[in-house]
Amino acid sequence: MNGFQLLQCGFGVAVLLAAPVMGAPAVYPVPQQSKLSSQTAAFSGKPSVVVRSARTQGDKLLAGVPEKSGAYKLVVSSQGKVGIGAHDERGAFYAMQTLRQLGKKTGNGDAVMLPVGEITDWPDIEFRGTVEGFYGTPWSHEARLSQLRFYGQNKMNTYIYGPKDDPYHSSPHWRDPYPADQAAQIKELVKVARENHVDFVWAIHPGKDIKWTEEDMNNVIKKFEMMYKLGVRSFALFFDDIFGEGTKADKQALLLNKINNEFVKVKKDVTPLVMCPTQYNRGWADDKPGTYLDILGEQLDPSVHIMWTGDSVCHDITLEGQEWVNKRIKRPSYVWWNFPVTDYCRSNLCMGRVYGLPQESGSRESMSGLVSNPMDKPEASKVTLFGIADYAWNINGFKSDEAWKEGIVRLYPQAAEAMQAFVDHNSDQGPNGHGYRREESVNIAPVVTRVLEAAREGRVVKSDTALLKKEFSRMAAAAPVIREKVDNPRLMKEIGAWVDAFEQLGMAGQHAVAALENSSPKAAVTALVKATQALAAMDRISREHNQQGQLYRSAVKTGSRVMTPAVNELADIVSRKTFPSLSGTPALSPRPLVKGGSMDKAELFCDGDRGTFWHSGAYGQPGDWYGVDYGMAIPVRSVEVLMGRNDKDGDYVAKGQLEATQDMKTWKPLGPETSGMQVAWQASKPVSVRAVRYRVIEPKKTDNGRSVWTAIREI
Ligand code: LTM
Repeated sequence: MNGFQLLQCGFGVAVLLAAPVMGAPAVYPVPQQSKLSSQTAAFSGKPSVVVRSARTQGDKLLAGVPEKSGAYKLVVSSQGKVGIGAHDERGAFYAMQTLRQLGKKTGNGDAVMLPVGEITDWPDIEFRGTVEGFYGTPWSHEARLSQLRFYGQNKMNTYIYGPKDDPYHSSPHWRDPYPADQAAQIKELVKVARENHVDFVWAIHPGKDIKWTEEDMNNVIKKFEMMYKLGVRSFALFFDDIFGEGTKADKQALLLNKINNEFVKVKKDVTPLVMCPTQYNRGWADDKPGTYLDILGEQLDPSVHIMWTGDSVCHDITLEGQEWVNKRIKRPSYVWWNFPVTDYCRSNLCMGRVYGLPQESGSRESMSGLVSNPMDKPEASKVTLFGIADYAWNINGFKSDEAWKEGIVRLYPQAAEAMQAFVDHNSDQGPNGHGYRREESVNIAPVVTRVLEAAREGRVVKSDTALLKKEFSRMAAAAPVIREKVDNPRLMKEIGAWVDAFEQLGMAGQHAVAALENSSPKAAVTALVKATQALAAMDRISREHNQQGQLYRSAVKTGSRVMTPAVNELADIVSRKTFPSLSGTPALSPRPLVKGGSMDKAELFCDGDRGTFWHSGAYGQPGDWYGVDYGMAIPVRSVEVLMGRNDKDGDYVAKGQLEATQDMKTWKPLGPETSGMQVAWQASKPVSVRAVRYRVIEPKKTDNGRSVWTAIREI
């Protein structure tokens, strides 16, 4: 079989694409055994390749290569000869990926410089990759193709297709064939997966309405037959997130064993089945002996893999947790890691480093597979998938922070620093129902704490505010670089709104710190107004993104763990300090004004929190108004009113007029009439104002013509 894989691997092309690097190039995933010297040899042409089953052995190139799919040995001699030994084609393919990373262009035709030495390498975890298993808009066909190539390059071998919102994967159409256009796409995915040595695993989710009759169980097999005809050779059954009949362990085992006997064993070229149980995490598992998990453990054919998300739905994976479940299911579980999925925290991006996977002895044996459930943003997910690939290949060699940074450099070579700044502050889910959180803004967080502590006590430590301002300016500067240099339109479509908001956050932060540092109240107010405007711009970006027609809408939150709260608090501290010193009156305490509604909880629309809201408790009428009295004339440069309980409900004013007064008698318009959930006015110079209000010209009406209550989140 000497040499034949090279044509498939396209060595020449691969080498030409390899980025020139200084010194010995790093290989990712980190190899198990690497003996590369500092000596280099020029190489052009094709390596000699040996692919033999272990039984036929006998070649030096196979010595020390464990009998595992994907294992390989790569040898570079000082004469510039390259040899590859592997037990399967996947191993040879992976050796080529390593070779591609080692090659350094010489500028002399196709020749590359390679470090002399050898690498013997194999994966720790047999099945490594992703499960497209989230709720929300499924990935596009192009995105999936790009993922499959990315997996091949990074030695991941599994892609499980199971998007919750594909009706042909789940109810109502799991029994039906795919429409022709979608079937053709799946066929292409299978082909590209094969080219990249990735198992395309097609999953079915029948449990919402399956009947445990012979006929309906055969319907699953019939659907698998349809998928087999499209080229699929790996299959999974998901029973997660269902209720009622479908959840019965004995019936699930019966169905899987039937498929195993009547389909998998008959076909011969189909890989072992994978199943996601209904009790797929410890928090939801009945821990009485002889219940759900034990039934699966006892009754399911030992060849069937059982998935597991850890101690709860979204959780770090621990060795102790793995040992707990493995004992019950009588096999190493196949980990479905709910990270970096964001279908439960859609406003945030999880682009942080990979941590929370076990590395102590026994971890490797504790899982048969590790697949990540990624974000609905496939390109943005690659940052973490790079780290997961590295962990799953070589658990001991995995270094979380290094893998994260290396991933950024490889994915965004033209804008690595800017992207690093962006992901530094876009990693946490924010408060969520699963209670799963990630670190964020790690390097600057201690500085933020010190600046805020000092500011609360009326102090400014210049060395700290300087550091903080520098970080905010790094953030603001990153955005244009990302827009200009990241050569990935699909990524920009996914995260563009976050990049825009991030830029505004960087600007808001710089102004807020400047306001804090300024001893002149007037200058402080000027800086504060600028900070507030940038915060308002963030809000606008979020609102606009939210209005785009998507299957699930989302707001845009960036820096939400450390940096955004810091800017809000700084702005608050400065305004409390500065306004009284300007006017000689006690601290500013805005008071709500309402005509046409209850005053109950009206303070919620001037509490500085855009997440809380006041509801009028009365149907809106022309002439009603909602406003804020500052108790004294203050300089105002912009006014903004946020309405609606949330981003979907239409309980806002259809058309209205922003107005201001100095004497609480005469109200003057601030700009023209406005409409929509968020209205704003801005001036180039501050005007002196005691109170502002939004007067209803036309209330919002329901479809049957009745006016609605008004919800105000913040003025
Ligand atoms: O985790 C599993 C097994 N099922 C669902 C996923 O579809 C979903 O993406 C994640 C995260 O929200 N949670 C689930 O329960």
